[in-house]
Amino acid sequence: MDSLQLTFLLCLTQVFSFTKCQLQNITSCNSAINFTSGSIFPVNLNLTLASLVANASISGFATSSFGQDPNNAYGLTRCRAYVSKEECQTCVETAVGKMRQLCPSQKEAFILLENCSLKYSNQNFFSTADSSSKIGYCNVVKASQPALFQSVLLSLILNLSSSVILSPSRLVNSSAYMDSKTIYAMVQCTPTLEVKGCSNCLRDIITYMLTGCNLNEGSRILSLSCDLRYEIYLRETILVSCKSDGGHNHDESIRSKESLLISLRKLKEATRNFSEEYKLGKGGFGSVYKGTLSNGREIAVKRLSSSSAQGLQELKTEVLLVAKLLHRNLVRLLGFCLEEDEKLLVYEFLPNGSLDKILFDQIKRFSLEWERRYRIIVGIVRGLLYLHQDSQLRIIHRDLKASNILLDEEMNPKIADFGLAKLFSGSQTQGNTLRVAGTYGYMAPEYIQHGHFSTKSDVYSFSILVLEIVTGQKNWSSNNLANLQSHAWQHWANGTALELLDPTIGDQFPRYEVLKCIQIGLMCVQDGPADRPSMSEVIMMLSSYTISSPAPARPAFYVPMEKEEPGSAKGYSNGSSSDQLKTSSLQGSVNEVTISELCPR
Ligand SMILES: *[C@@H]1O[C@H](CO)[C@@H](O)[C@H](O)[C@H]1NC(C)=O
Ligand SMILES: *[C@@H]1O[C@H](CO)[C@@H](O)[C@H](O)[C@H]1NC(C)=O
Ligand SMILES: *[C@@H]1O[C@H](CO)[C@@H](O)[C@H](O)[C@H]1NC(C)=O
Ligand SMILES: *[C@@H]1O[C@H](CO)[C@@H](O)[C@H](O)[C@H]1NC(C)=O
Ligand SMILES: *[C@@H]1O[C@H](CO)[C@@H](O)[C@H](O)[C@H]1NC(C)=O
Ligand SMILES: *[C@@H]1O[C@H](CO)[C@@H](O)[C@H](O)[C@H]1NC(C)=O
Ligand SMILES: *[C@@H]1O[C@H](CO)[C@@H](O)[C@H](O)[C@H]1NC(C)=O
Ligand SMILES: *[C@@H]1O[C@H](CO)[C@@H](O)[C@H](O)[C@H]1NC(C)=O
Ligand SMILES: *[C@@H]1O[C@H](CO)[C@@H](O)[C@H](O)[C@H]1NC(C)=O
Ligand SMILES: *[C@@H]1O[C@H](CO)[C@@H](O)[C@H](O)[C@H]1NC(C)=O
Ligand SMILES: CC(=O)N[C@H]1CO[C@H](CO)[C@@H](O)[C@@H]1O
Repeated sequence: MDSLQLTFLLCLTQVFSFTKCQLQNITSCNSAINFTSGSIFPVNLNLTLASLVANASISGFATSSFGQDPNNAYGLTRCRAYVSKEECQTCVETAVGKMRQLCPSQKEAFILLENCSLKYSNQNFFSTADSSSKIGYCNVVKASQPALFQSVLLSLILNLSSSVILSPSRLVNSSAYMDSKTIYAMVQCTPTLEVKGCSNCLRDIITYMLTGCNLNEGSRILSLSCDLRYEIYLRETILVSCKSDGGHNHDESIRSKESLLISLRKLKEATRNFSEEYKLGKGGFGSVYKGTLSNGREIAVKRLSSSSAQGLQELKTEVLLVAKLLHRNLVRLLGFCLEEDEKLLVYEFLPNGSLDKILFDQIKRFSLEWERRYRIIVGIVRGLLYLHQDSQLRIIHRDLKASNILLDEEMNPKIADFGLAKLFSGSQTQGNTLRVAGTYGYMAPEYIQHGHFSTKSDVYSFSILVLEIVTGQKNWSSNNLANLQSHAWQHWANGTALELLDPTIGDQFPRYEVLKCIQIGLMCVQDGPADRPSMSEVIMMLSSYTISSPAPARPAFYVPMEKEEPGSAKGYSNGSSSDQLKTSSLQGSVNEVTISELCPR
């Protein structure tokens, strides 16, 4: 689950102009002190680097020195405290390789990578603190109660800073509890630093964090001599000790499979014999009932129609697999029951119902201000990313739509109904089906026409959903003229994309966020599955504070509007040169946005 959280990175450069959405490495070669080939220094340097590679993963930290002044080579490497032994080893090897390539003739150089840093010099620098270069990665999700969050976080980090300077290992971690969430944090200094160096380094990176991402639900600030990290994870430890291997997956032993079995008697009690008044709704697979277990826990019980073709054993296997999926943006499966002729799935109950009931309601939609909509979009992205690539299983939802997004009491989105979606094993990413099941309007062209489904057909459905959330309009009701994506594309193409925004949102919103969402919506709706970004690319786009330059091509199912709407022909016919259009739609309105490259695929 670590990797999931780590993909929510926002890359900051030194001055917090958010210019790239790729992870950046920092390399520096001191060109003032070169060595000449044939001299003794490079020989000493090679020995030093080899020793660092050999020793780094033992404790995540190593120093080494070979030779005599003035040709002595000093080297130091340190892996981030939360990085495993294997990752540490890989990272140090990468670092050495990059240094050889980038600084081939310098006596002094350093590199900061995501998982480790490395420095060498002809001077002994082991006890000198250096935080002049930093990399910051922020989780894109903003804390929901910024003021409280900031004060708890700051107190936690400052406490850690005062204990780390006293700790011989120069590594401490701790957590603080805030509003039903736990903030985990760690700070680390290079073990060879004195108290003063460590504390100066920390002061510097804490200041950096405060300027950049202290209101985000997680961040890592990395420098040569010290790092800090905090996260809000449910069961996450932010420290992987280099000495212990693995230890993950103890979830399975804790939640024994049998505990998922819930008796029919209990479920009948909970739902009053599946009475009509407890019925929440009816879906493609059967009806859903609200229930209350004897311990007071509220549940939602899905009663699969008995005609469901799936065999019992098959269903059981699938349920056991799905029960392993734990993510805060997925509706949690609590258990199941296969008794008599019943096939019942038991989920957590979510009081705020499904997104469509709010988004398309004339009154309730007003409660969805932009910030909330944005949080919902980000949550859906996280959930989908988990299904597509971060869980051990590869799952294609196949029926993503507003009514399958449920909202908890804090309006956090949770994807529902993935339980019966197609499971894939290993690296298989595509499938074929004779029975096209899904919801018209959300289905990708290749799925409707050929029954091909893949993570990219989910991406297509996701984009329709994003456009619906931004515009507050249903695809199928969109002013009767054309489908939603065509309408959106025309606005994008003539530089009036912001007019698409649901008018009930008012005018309090960061323009670049809205534009980014519309752009993502349009990129994901493109005809060719390969042209659509993957969910991890979507995350990158969301986490960057820039609008990237490649423009989306026309969407699938494009319906031109010339005839229906007199004013639109002008805008659309010249619209295809979309480079200038974006710049023009941004100019004056979003001056904090810089234009940069799209994340590489
Ligand atoms: C050191 O080498 C770099 C090229 O690798 C060169 O640009 C630089 O001028 C050199 N510095 C000195 C002091 O010779
Ligand atoms: C140092 O190691 C690199 C890579 O193994 C090699 O290419 C280079 O020739 C070595 N330099 C010296 C002076 O031994
Ligand atoms: C580190 O490597 C050097 C040389 O490769 C070796 O002499 C030394 O014992 C190693 N240190 C540890 C802690 O293993
Ligand atoms: C850093 O380590 C994490 C696991 O801790 C891994 O997922 C990630 O790919 C590594 N980063 C790089 C650039 O190798
Ligand atoms: C920081 O330390 C003080 C004094 O030990 C303690 O009262 C406070 O609760 C700590 N704050 C956090 C967030 O742990
Ligand atoms: C992390 O904190 C826990 C609780 O304070 C402590 O037991 C553990 O040793 C710490 N781990 C490291 C690596 O400092
Ligand atoms: C459910 O049905 C059983 C018999 O099938 C009956 O004994 C019981 O009272 C019913 N419970 C409720 C709450 O209606
Ligand atoms: C969501 O649920 C909470 C708690 O049940 C409630 O206070 C809030 O009004 C609900 N929001 C909407 C939009 O229904
Ligand atoms: C842009 O296109 C939309 C949709 O076709 C149209 O309603 C609008 O009037 C156009 N605006 C301009 C300035 O051309
Ligand atoms: C549209 O493009 C045509 C030629 O491609 C040009 O003559 C016309 O002036 C353009 N219209 C606008 C409004 O830019
Ligand atoms: C009413 C309407 O415009 N429905 C459209 C919804 O989107 C699909 C394609 O995604 C179109 O085929 C429908 O015409």
